[in-house]
Amino acid sequence: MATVRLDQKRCALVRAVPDSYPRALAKFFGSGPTSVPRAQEQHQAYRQALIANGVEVTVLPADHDHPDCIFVEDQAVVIDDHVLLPVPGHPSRRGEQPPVADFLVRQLHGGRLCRMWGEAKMDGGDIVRLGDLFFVGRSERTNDAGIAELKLLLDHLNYELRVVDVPKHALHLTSISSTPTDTDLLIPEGYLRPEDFGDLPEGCRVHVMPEEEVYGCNTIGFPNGKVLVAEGYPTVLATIEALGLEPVVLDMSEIRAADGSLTCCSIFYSPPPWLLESE
Ligand code: CIR
Repeated sequence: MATVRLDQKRCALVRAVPDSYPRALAKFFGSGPTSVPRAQEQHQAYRQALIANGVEVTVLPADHDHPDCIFVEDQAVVIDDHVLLPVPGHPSRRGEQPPVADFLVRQLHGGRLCRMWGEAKMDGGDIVRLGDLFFVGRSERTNDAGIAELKLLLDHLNYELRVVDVPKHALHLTSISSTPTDTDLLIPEGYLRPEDFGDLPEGCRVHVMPEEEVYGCNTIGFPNGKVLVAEGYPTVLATIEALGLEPVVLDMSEIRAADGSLTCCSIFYSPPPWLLESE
């Protein structure tokens, strides 16, 4: 669920699939996308699933000069009414950020904007929120300077941040974990251990999935009890059902081919309360 609680999933920003998508970076789950039309179909189904679960979706136009532009999660970190603009960890992805940032600043009317500086590097995909507790992955894309700058913001907002080392055979913390609810964390064997996350607040549970279902550990939960899950991960599916939640299964094959997961394709945010009251 990245950086918002369930109740903050009112709106989402997504970005259309560019013609250049077959040139997207791919080194972990996939060996590169092969079909733009199939990726567009899967992305369309993803957008529909967000809408069907009560989310107001805005689609930014594709940026054909940036093959990875659909993975908006990496470009901005929304925490309550604050937007943190990281310096994306891969140089080829830095030019994706300006339209994402402009959009969010306009949507969050008067929210606070902060930018990373200096040596800091971070992809939004390295942040996982479990209720009001935050985890950040130290990874190929996120360095200690980036983590220190995220911590400054979270200290200011009074949230705790814990650092989790992302193993070398994974891209981001969200590539291998997620919080389908504000109290449940899914992680895969062979990548992460429950103790990597420390003592969790009362009522929170860690669910360890088999190593071969690592990709399935990335899910998106909604306040209505539905959870988006990728097709092909039976233990993840059974775990979601056992929690009394209702899985909504999506074919993510062309997204996975570029190392992308469900959460990577959206940035959730909630408009300020005064705007909602006037609805
Ligand atoms: C990349 O390597 O940057 C993209 N091909 C995939 C980004 C996936 N984003 C994410 O996990 N948050």
